[in-house]
Amino acid sequence: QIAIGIDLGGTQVRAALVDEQGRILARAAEPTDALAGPDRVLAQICGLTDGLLAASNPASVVGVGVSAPGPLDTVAGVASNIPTLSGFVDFPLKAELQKRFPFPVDLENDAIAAAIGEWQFGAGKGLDNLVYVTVSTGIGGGVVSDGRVVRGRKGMAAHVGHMSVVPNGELCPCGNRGCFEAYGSGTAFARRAQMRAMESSGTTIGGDGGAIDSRSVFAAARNGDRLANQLIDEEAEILGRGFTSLIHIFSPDIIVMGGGLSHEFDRLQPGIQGYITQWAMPAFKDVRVMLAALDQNSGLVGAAALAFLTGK
Ligand code: BMX
Ligand code: ZN
Repeated sequence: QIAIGIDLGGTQVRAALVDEQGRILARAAEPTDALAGPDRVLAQICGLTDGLLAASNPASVVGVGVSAPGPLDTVAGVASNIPTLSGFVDFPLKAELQKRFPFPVDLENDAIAAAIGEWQFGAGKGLDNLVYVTVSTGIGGGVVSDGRVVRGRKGMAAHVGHMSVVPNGELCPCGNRGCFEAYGSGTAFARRAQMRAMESSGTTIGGDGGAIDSRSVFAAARNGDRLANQLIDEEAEILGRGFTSLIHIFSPDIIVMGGGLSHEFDRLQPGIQGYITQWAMPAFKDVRVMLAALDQNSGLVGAAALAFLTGK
């Protein structure tokens, strides 16, 4: 048996045939026609899937799992407003997908799908409790608790980026101030680096005249730049603080970190873990933060895993 996983993103649509061990048997991707509207994007999904099925002609398909950018009401199956895809406003995404497939269709918020992927086939395999956190443009999350996916009302649980961490703090894309995401995301990290590099004289960050993004800060740090290393230590502390709250709330076996900033996991991990060890309550100090094992495929494989879970 195989499942079809679809990862619908603002920049890429990806499709894969995945087996019951979580192995990707075949895959296809193309840039999302993000401005063209839902009909065109759904046609892209079908085109990629048809191509894969025609090429491999699998014996039996349990279903199609679709990971889509949130916030998405997956209980109603409706996208109320996807900021990165035009025309997905009050759009009945699940029903429209189901019309186009002869297999059962399942829909999941992208960060929850990624959590499912890491739980079934990645860093959290075999565990009953994990919190997945993606740290990239924003901060998203997914929770598995007591062996079940936590979805909540509208299937939108685990929007962990919007825990309030600073009263009247930095403005967050959600409209509030002081959210975890407004301090800990890759976007926030790069913005802080830009500001501090401007104020500081001795730094090599952005010294080549190039844009200051997360990657350039980590590169400068590797070359011994003091400000860059300080900024990274601060970022690790911010993430450690947020993760420690999540540890206290959910009592997970592990925290799994994914997203763009997880590509620098080795540099960030000691600071994050150090914060947890220092500030988590005694019974929680041994909770490890681990790197997402499926990297950019957590959501893609997670979407397929969703189809297997539903098919059972
Ligand atoms: C935001 C929110 C979450 C998402 C998270 C990470 C929107 C559009 N998104 O908190 O649903 O999971 O960002 O998003 O409100 P990413 O693009 O950084 O992966
Ligand atoms: Zn917010």
